[in-house]
Amino acid sequence: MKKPEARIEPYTHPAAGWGALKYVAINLLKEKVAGGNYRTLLKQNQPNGFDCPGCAWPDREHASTFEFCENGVKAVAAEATSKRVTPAFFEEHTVEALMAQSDFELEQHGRLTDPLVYDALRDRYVPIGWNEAFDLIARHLNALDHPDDAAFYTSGRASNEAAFLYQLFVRMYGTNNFPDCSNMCHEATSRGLPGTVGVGKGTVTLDDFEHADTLLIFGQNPATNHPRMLGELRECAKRGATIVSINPLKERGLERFASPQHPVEMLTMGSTRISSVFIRPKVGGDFALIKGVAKRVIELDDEAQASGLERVLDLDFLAQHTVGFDAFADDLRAESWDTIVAEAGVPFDEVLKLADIYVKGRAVISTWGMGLTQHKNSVPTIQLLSNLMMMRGNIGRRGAGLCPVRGHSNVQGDRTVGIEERPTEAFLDRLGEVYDFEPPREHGLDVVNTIQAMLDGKVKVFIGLGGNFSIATPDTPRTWEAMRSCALTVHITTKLNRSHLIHGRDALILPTLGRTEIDLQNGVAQGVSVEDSMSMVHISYGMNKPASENLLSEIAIVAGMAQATLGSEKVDWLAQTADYSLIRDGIAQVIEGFHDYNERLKTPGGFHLGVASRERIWKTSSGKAQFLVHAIAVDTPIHQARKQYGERLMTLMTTRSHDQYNTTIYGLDDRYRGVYGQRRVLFAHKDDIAMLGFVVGQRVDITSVWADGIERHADGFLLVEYDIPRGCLGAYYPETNPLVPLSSVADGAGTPTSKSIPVLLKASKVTVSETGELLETHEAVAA
Ligand SMILES: Nc1nc2c(c(=O)[nH]1)N[C@H]1C(S)=C(S)[C@@H](COP(=O)(O)OP(=O)(O)OC[C@H]3O[C@@H](n4cnc5c(=O)[nH]c(N)nc54)[C@H](O)[C@@H]3O)O[C@H]1N2
Ligand SMILES: Nc1nc2c(c(=O)[nH]1)N[C@H]1C(S)=C(S)[C@@H](COP(=O)(O)OP(=O)(O)OC[C@H]3O[C@@H](n4cnc5c(=O)[nH]c(N)nc54)[C@H](O)[C@@H]3O)O[C@H]1N2
Ligand SMILES: [Mo]
Repeated sequence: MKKPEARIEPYTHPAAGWGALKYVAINLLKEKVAGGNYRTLLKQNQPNGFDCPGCAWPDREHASTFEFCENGVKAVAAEATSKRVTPAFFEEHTVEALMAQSDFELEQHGRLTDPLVYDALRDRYVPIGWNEAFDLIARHLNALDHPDDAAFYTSGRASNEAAFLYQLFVRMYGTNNFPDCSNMCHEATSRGLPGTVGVGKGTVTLDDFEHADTLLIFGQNPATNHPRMLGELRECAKRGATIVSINPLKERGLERFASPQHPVEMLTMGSTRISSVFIRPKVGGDFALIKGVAKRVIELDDEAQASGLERVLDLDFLAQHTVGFDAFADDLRAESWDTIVAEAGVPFDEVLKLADIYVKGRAVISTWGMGLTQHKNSVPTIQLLSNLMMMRGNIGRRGAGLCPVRGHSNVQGDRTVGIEERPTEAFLDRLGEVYDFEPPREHGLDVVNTIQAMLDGKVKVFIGLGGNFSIATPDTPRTWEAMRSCALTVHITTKLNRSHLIHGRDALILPTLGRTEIDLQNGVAQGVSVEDSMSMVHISYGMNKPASENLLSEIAIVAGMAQATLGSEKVDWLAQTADYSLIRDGIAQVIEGFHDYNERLKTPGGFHLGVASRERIWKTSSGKAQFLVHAIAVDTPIHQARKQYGERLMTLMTTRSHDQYNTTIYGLDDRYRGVYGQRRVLFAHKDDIAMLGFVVGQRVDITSVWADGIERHADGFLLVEYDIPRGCLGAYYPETNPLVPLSSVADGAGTPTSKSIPVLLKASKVTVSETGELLETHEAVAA
């Protein structure tokens, strides 16, 4: 495969625009998307079309015109590719040989066509019949001492129907071991918000964006990860709303945007300014920053009160709807400005500026992404942000509210329908009642605890409904050791990925239909449903011919495993497969908000699931929205490491390039950040590069600092001078996952701290190709 030229070249154009159209064409050619399947792209997010398998941003245009999204096209093209990975491919490649290929190369081979089982004697995957595969799974599961010795992963593309049937099967089998991608993603949101506003979901809908006058965008890169959100922000900006980006990086896509939906803007080479203010905390500085803003709100309110002006706090909201405000305000008054400024990494006057913008806003929306959720103190940070919003009644009011922007297109829905390692008693009671069984009560394992349990020899069977577990997870060498210690690993996936190669003693690859493909059961096309980031539930129908005749839908695979393992005494699994509306009937009976599910899915655009906090109903222990007091952490592992190593100690954030979907690498460019043809780069401030005695363009090896005596390293990164706060570094995920210690997680959420890794740099000792690939095997990288 010809590798593109590697270079660094700052990007000077607006986001999207003609550049995006060019890249769309390149991707369609690269994936050799066949004629008929081009048309698919026009059906993306359309009535009677399919839900884009890209991000979880809602579809405003679900009922009208085609919404263009470069990265949505990439996601669809990757699935609609005409390239195939057949059994013949595996005849030609041993697992050992495939291990030498990069993640980018593995992905490029195309769609998996047949179920495969690992043949240890020949170190190859070979074909297996579907029923034999299900029997192998049943034999393993039924041989375990206890159902808790198996773990059942879910990645957030699984539909509500697939996820619900999966959790039913697993709970009937007897465990709550549901690690899922959410554990690595918005878990801090899902665990943090219930403590303040009662529900772990956002409180806004797209309509609120039409009425907001102020938007605070925390730790998010929408031009890459939620491109359709830019269309919304563009409208807000045009209307004169103030948009603030709070991010260590000045992400290009938040500066200017040329909308492909607007021909005049494209033809005149025009663009719209998105963010007018950039506040740039150091990595992990948000908690202190938000605390500073909240403290200033109190000060401004004191001043207003003293001079008889309109109060800054929403006193009615505070009195009627909240508890704990006095203690919260006392804590803010007592907080030191020096600590705030030092820990936020934001100058005092900028904290005041942000507070001014916040209190001027009559309708404020706060959005956030991984920049807030992947730190040790992410749960307190999100609780504090919701408290800041509560101070001025910015929750449950038109044009205002909390907007966590989720990742995978159905990650929110999966949790709603029961992919939850810590289920509530009420949910289990209801599930048991409807399906007539006694669900397991003990809470299960999340992602990090699953890996640890494998290392401890406890978990022996891993089943993954989608995803790329071995690559998305932290502490790569330990994760690989864990996966290889399993008796059985099973991956239900669409495309070849490295997790298939990091396998247990027995291993299966079970290829499945993607969301873009027609799902026929007994000759009837089935739709599946998903919930977006704003709690809208809608139906999705595939349009493309399946990539192979030997694919089963995720639902059929789950039913096959369940039937083989449990039999059909309690649930007629195969009947559920024949008609997905039966699964929806089950969801409607078990889960609140889904009454008349099948009927309500017929509404174009679907229905809103109802979020209590949006209605100012507070499902907290006190029945009110709660203010919580948290201190600024000044003794984290990063603080401790800095004490030991001084200013040489850096904080590394790991982030996505423009050409990837999580672990799926579409290409080697990150054009908004000026990186082309390579991924092994490390963004650093020029003064830090000099201070450490390096030069721009030099390669360095990264080691992380963690008190367990294990040396963790990722080597051969090209130093790129970048506008990033001093003391902070940025690099791409997943290459940097070997650096994230398994035990370094967000308190109360268990999320790996992949946005704040304490690291040291040294001159590189490894050999790297021009495009930045390590000239060693992937085994060696993880060793
Ligand atoms: N094309 C594409 N779309 C995607 C994905 C993809 O990989 N590709 N992934 C999907 C998934 S699963 C998810 S979760 C989302 C992820 O979407 P994002 O949440 O945008 O994820 P990241 O790329 O990890 O970038 C996070 C942003 O946080 C900033 N940041 C880092 N550390 C801090 C910090 O300490 N404070 C603040 N304030 N900001 C910080 C980074 O500079 C970056 O701009 O996107 C989804 N959509
Ligand atoms: N260092 C670091 N680590 C991170 C992150 C980070 O920012 N930094 N982000 C974390 C986040 S937010 C997330 S969500 C996780 C992502 O973790 P995962 O969800 O596990 O990873 P993905 O890369 O999204 O999974 C891609 C694979 O899913 C399969 N697939 C694609 N479509 C389908 C489908 O329709 N059905 C099925 N069954 N399979 C399908 C394909 O085989 C593909 O190879 O990674 C986390 N890891
Ligand atoms: Mo995610």
